[in-house]
Amino acid sequence: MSVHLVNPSDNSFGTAVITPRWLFVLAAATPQAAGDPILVDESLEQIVPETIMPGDIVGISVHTGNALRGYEVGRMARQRGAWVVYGGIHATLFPEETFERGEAHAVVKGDGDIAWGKVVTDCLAGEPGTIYEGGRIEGSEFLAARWDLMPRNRYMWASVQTVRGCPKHCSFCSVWRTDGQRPRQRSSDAVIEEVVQLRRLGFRFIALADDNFYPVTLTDLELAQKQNNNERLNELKAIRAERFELMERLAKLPKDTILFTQITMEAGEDPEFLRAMRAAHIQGVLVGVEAVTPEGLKDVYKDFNFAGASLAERLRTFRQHGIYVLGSFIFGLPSDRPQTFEATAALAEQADLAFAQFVMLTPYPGTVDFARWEKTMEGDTTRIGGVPLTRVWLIPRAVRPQLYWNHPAMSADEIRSRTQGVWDRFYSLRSIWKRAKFIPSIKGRLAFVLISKLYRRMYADTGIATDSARLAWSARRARWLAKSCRRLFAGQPMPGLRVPPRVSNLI
Ligand code: B12
Ligand code: SF4
Repeated sequence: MSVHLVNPSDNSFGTAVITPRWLFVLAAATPQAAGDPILVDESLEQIVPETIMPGDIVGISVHTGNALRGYEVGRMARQRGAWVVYGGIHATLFPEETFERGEAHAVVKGDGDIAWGKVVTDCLAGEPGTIYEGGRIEGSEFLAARWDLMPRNRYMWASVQTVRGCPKHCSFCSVWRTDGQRPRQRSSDAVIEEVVQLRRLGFRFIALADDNFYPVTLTDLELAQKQNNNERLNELKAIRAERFELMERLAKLPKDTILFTQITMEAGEDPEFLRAMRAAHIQGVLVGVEAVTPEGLKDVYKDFNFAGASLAERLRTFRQHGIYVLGSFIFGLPSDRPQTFEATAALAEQADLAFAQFVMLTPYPGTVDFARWEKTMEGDTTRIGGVPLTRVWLIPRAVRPQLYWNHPAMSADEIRSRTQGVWDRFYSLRSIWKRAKFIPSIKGRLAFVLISKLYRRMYADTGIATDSARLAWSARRARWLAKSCRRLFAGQPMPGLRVPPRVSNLI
């Protein structure tokens, strides 16, 4: 009997940018009695059905984008006589779908760190339950990943989580609903040990797979103080202090370590935090800019962000502290007009961004946007392959529409082609080369060009293009670029690297 853990994907590139962390965390959660699990990341290679034997246990993770492929894998595994179990954000939101479409025996809702062990034990006993409530476990209970099971030469970046949950409530995001608004932080010991292990293996680039690395803002502290809410103030201060403690220890890692995380723009008003981040080797951040107008920010409940000229200034603050920004923008908001695309492209250039992504507004399940949209679709009788538009992820990719709701001023095609235009502009060779100027060496600049092109191919064309020839060409090119880029990210293994001690232990 073997345990298989499968990360489903329609596109396999042979090399992947970031390790799917859940795969290695669930490997750690697999009881010893079941042996080491077989890990299959389909963003590298597709699963080989013949490897699954009757009585095996197959755990499949689904987010909305890969649910259809996940269900295909599950049906195949069940046909081969295996126990089929689903988990992940989409399975948490739609547990019943995994039974209807993916022939599940069981599904885990929420965190799998503890629940997975129980599922495996029950399958081994031949009596799995149907729904397991994984819930939201505490940060101290998060498991460290089994990096010893990772194919080292297939990934550019590893991923370590430091905090789960986000206090905000953006309308397009499901994180605050599934992971909760209370930040669940891991101890600095747990994080630093994993990071050091990864450096020992030769990973120099590590993504901090956090929802929001800056869970307490200066405004939160001010507010609690003004309200004389001492309990809240102390709680917030403790969370902030833990962040600083972690960063102080990360700062002691070898100089060439490069970390990347996701953060809200508010960190830009907190120079102390930015300085600590830079010292901690956090040199890249994904910032959800979303919209460049106040109306756009209102559309997505993100009015804590800046708009207009002050927005560019705020984003430049990160750069001034040596932190490079990947700006994330959304197109297709109700207040968007044709000129919004031009204004966004211009802002992305003025704000000193290193990278940018331009996504089309997608009502992801579990979000406020989705609930609102689903309501407006109640009378809609459209079916594609028998599937209503409100279950769009179940529509085969080849015929799946890209934008699913009516925009007051533009057609879906117009939004798509204008979005593609902004990608083309931001990632034209000329623009990339201009941006590359911050890198002193020509070799470094060429690497930046290669990475920018890879990012664009893997992301924009495979996500937005509707033309299948362009998609196939992009996938082939991405495969080639990914292989070349991986070498740029590889570091020297440092088997003797020691874990930096806690600051208090030094005194
Ligand atoms: C880091 C991250 C990324 C990284 C790295 C992705 C990667 N290769 O791992 C990057 C930046 C590349 C990325 C990209 C995207 N992401 Co992302 N990402 C995240 C983030 C912040 C953390 C994921 C993570 O590693 N968590 C740590 C692991 C340990 O937790 P976990 O995956 O939740 O797994 C736990 C449980 O879910 C459960 N579990 C998971 N799988 C299974 C399987 C079984 C069998 C069992 C029992 C349990 C189980 O157990 C695990 C341990 O507790 C999440 C937010 C979130 N809170 O999930 C968004 C998130 C998953 N991403 C999201 C999206 C939308 C995307 C993109 C589509 C963005 C875009 N517009 O293009 C792309 C798609 C990439 C792709 N093809 O997979 C959405 C998904 C929404 C949805 N309903 O599907 C999320 C939830 C964020 C959001 N704003 O809503 N992402
Ligand atoms: S988009 Fe970012 S800031 Fe908004 S709720 Fe989601 S994780 Fe938090």
